[in-house]
Amino acid sequence: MAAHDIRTFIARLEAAGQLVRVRAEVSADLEIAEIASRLAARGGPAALFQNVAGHTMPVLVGAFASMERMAWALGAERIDEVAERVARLAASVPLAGPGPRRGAGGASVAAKVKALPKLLELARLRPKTVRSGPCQEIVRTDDADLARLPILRSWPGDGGPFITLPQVVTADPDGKNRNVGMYRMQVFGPRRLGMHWHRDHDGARNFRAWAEQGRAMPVAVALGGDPVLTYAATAPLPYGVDELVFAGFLRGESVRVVPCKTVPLLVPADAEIVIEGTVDPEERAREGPFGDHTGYYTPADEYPVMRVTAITHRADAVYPATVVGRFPKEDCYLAKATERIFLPVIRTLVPEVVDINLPIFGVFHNWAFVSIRKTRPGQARQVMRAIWGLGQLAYTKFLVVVDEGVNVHDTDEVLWRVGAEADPRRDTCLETGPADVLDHAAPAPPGSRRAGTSPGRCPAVGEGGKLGIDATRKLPEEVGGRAWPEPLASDPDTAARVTRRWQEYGLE
Ligand SMILES: Cc1cc2nc3c(=O)[nH]c(=O)nc-3n(C[C@H](O)[C@H](O)[C@H](O)COP(=O)(O)O)c2cc1C
Ligand SMILES: [Mn+2]
Repeated sequence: MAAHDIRTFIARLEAAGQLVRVRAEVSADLEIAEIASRLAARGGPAALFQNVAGHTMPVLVGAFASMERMAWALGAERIDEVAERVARLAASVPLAGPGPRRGAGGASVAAKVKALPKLLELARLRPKTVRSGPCQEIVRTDDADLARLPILRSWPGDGGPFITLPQVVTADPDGKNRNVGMYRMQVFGPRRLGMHWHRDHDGARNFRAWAEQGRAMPVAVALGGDPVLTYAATAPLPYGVDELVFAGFLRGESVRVVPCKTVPLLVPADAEIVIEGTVDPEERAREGPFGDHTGYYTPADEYPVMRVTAITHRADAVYPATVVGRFPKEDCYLAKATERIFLPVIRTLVPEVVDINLPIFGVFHNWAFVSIRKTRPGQARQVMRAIWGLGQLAYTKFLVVVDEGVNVHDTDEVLWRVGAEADPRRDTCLETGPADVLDHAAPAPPGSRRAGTSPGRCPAVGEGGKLGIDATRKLPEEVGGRAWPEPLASDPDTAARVTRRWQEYGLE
């Protein structure tokens, strides 16, 4: 069952013994972050800090910080249930595929007709506008002040306090392409926030559309609400797919939204807190540094600024936050949820893909392990190119392809296969493509002022190298007709007999 809002979720976590209430006085400056880091490191519970020095609002951290809590946040018992629903949707929605003789839209008319019921189901899950909601119990406009919120500073070198778990709502100047994204926001003053949306993210795209018209973009930032909304804000949906509709699909019920008080946007009615404002096309401020999920500080840089016009909240609002830094942290579970939920979509687009692991130590984009059902020469490289062509997977730096049957979630097993099946010259390829904004090792990371200096390669700002490793078993055609050895396996009859007789041996 989907949680209605963050407080029903808190109650559920507490009933399951997965939330502790901290009554000791703690500081929003570094102290809560240090506690959250330690809890995350030992797979601990969520924590609700009820006595934050200088504040009346409690702070919630770690609500998503386990696979179990992550599944509950999505209204399921296991993430796989959600992945199965997405798989059924992906199978029914026509996607542009490489198949021959597809229509202009990429799919046959028959496929579109088949998809109609599913699409109608999605349409019914559009947000439902209501006239009032608990997120507006208290409305502050002229006296709005970010200092009233217990916004955390996480790391000693951070440029200031940052909002870390926001749902940033924007739309294009025509009121279309509504988007909800999670972008950290640095507090610059009582009514000024930094907008750290990466260039390729949808919020930045909407902002550019307003900037082209020389107009300030309205923005609303929701905190809390059904936890599914927080997840949806992190999901890598293509531009134009409304995260609020996706959230409605995940929870099986429309998200209730209310009109903002000072900007023409709708926000989740059951949120705890909403910050409204505008982002001027010209204004920039120095944002950062920020201790990031890479395990390093991202350096300060110029980013757009939100001018706050209103802060609304529940009378007894809870402030939700997360602390990022070197793994394991809460965002690893949000990322793992995405890996599971989007695997069916990847498999629709690249059918030979069996499984994928974006290992936690790879911080989203540094590493990907992919297993494939290989039937033809060159297929591993074809899959690499396909993966590097899929949305945010384009940032993947080190991409390892193995055969189906190899457990991609077992790093030792994957590296065993790399060592055993790959020849460093024959089976690796170097490519160039977009680098992750957070990749400080890139020749000229996005945001640099000058192009890279690696001779001849990755010359542009924002470009980076990609290494593909084909650790699949080689077909005879790939190795001049040579027969490739099979990995060792027990004799099946003997293995069955030993299992049957195991007790008899007296080994345990
Ligand atoms: C805890 C957390 C913090 C994040 N911070 C940022 C950020 O500061 N800037 C950013 O562009 N993306 C950030 N992301 C990633 C985006 O939320 C994610 O890529 C999302 O798909 C973007 O949505 P959009 O494509 O609708 O813009 C963060 C993700 C998480 C889980
Ligand atoms: Mn989006």
